[in-house]
Amino acid sequence: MYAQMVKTDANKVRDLSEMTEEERAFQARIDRGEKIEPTDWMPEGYRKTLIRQIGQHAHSEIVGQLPEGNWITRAPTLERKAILLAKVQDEAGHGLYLYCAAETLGVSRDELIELLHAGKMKYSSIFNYPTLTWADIGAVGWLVDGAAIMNQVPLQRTSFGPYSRAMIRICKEESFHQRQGYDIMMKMANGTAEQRRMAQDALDRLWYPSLMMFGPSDKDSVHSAQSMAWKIKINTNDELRQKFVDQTVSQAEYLGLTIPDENLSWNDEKGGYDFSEPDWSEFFEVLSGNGPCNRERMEARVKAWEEGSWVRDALMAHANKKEAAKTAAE
Ligand code: BYC
Repeated sequence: MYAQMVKTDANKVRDLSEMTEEERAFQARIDRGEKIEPTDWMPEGYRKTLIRQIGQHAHSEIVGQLPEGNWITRAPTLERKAILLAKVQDEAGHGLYLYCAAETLGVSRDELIELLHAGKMKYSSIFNYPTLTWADIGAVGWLVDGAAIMNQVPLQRTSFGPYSRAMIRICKEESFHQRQGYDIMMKMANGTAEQRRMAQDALDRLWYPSLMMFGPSDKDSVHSAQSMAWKIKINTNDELRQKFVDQTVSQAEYLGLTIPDENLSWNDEKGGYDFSEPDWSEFFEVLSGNGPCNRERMEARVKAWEEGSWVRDALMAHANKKEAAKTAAE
């Protein structure tokens, strides 16, 4: 059952002539820009694709707390610590909105978490890289949250109502996250020679992993075509990656830092930068569980889940007691 839930058969776009009457009416609603709500009829592929994407997104928010949480006790000032704590808590909130959105499609949060822990569901590749210095926390906010915003702003217009509404709330907070990261980078880049070196080193290590966040190049993206026809995705992976590069180059220049790409150059004709592709073999290695921190991340999540079982049990016991008291009073 779990495997069925994750694997979608939606890799190619279905032609109108292949569709049933119901599917054609559904596609017409999407084309008119209507939102699809959980109780509406939807094709099985649409439901599965959403569970996969929203579930993966929720897991990313939760696993994404780990690299930053690693620095809460070592933040350089009380103010930085309070800001980082707030940011990491926001990520937990984002995960919750997204798990709730996925639950409206008939899958429980427990099932999704079980899939994650069994290695049957993914989370964003970026969180399999370590945060080695305080400058990495700046670079994560600047680049990782910057990439997340680039991807998520269009998703506010996604066709599934609960996902779209979750994205609206999340995007508001992501902007603050990106600003706090850039603020750290400004301090570091304008600080001592050692701080400047740390800022450049963080950019050097996190640049290509950030570009990978947008997914494989369009020619290797198995889901894009159907997901875009269903308006689950609004842009292709390469479109968003290009927009991210175009936005980020001037931000790096303002910091006085160098993007680690000798091929980076403005292309007048396309009105954007030419840039080097990430190493896609590294990306697929990370996806198959062999990134620098994959094992560590999953171990931390499984441990947290197991050690938190008493909290879940206590909440269930409390809910059952309340329910029993209510029934007895009726
Ligand atoms: N990492 O056909 P494709 C955040 C998988 S930000 C891992 O193009 P799709 C945060 C893909 O799942 C990050 N896996 O897929 C920020 C598929 O494999 P499966 C989360 C990836 O879905 C700061 C295969 O590769 N954001 O949370 O059309 C702090 C083929 O790809 C990745 C979202 O999840 C990757 N980078 O497009 C804290 C945004 N890229 O599933 C937290 C919502 C691809 O068939 N998601 N894969 O086994 C999306 O927009 C899309 O799912 C993607 C991929 C653009 C990511």
